[in-house]
Amino acid sequence: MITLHHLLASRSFRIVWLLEEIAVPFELKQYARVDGRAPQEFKKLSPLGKSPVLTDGDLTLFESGAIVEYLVRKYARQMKPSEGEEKALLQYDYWMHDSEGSMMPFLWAVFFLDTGAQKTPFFMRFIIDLFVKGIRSQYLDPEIQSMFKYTDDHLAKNTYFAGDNLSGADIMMSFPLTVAYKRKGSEFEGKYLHIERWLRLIEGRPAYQAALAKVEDKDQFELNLPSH
Ligand SMILES: N[C@@H](CCC(=O)N[C@@H](CS)C(=O)NCC(=O)O)C(=O)O
Repeated sequence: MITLHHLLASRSFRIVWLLEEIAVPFELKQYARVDGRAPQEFKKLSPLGKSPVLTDGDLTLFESGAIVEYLVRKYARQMKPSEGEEKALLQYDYWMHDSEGSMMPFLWAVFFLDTGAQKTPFFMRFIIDLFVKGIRSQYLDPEIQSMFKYTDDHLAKNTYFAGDNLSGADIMMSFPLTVAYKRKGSEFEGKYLHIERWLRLIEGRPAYQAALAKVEDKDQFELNLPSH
C-alpha cells in the first residue's frame, strides 16, 4: 500500500495529483506546518525531513523527481516517452530536471527574500527593501523572466511538456509554475499566455480536480486563471 505524506502548502501536492492520474490506491496523510516549517512528526519520516515523502511497502522515498520517476516506472509507463520517441524523451528529461534544478532555486530565493523583508522591524525596513530590490532587479528577476520566456516558447509548440501527452515532466513543472502564479501573480499574469494555457489545461483534468478535493490546502493550488 502506498502512503503519501503531504506537508500542507508544499511540493507534495503534485504527487497527490500524479497518484490520482495513475489511479493507484493510496493513503494520504496531511501535516500542518508549525511556524512555517514541517512539524517534528514529519521530520522523523525521512533523513532530510523534507516534503514529499512516499512509502510503498518497505520503501521510503523522498525527493520529488525520484518519487515521480519511481511511480511512473512502476505504475504508469505511459507517462514517460518510450525509447523510440527520442525528441519527446529529451524534452521529458529536460523539464524533469528544470523544475527543481533551475526554476525552484530562483523562485525560492525571491519568496525567501520578500518574506524576510516583510518580517523586518519597521526601522530597518527601508534599507532591507532597497537591498532586496537590488538583488531582485539586477539578478533574480531577469533570470526568472528568461526561464519563463523559454518555458512559454516551449509550450507554444507543445501541448504538454514532452509533446502531446501528459507525462512526469508536467507533474514536476506544475509546482514552480503554480506557486509563481499563486504567490506572485501580478509579475506573471498576461505575459506568458502559453504557460497560462497549460495551467488551465492541467487544472481542468479530472485527476487534478480529484487531488484538489482531497487536500486540506486546496486554496494553495487552485488558480482559476482567466482566459485571454
Ligand atoms: N528538492 C526537494 C525539496 C524538498 C523541500 O524543500 N520541501 C519543502 C516543502 S516545499 C519542505 O519540506 N519544507 C519544510 C521544512 O523544511 O521544514 C524535493 O523536491 O523533494
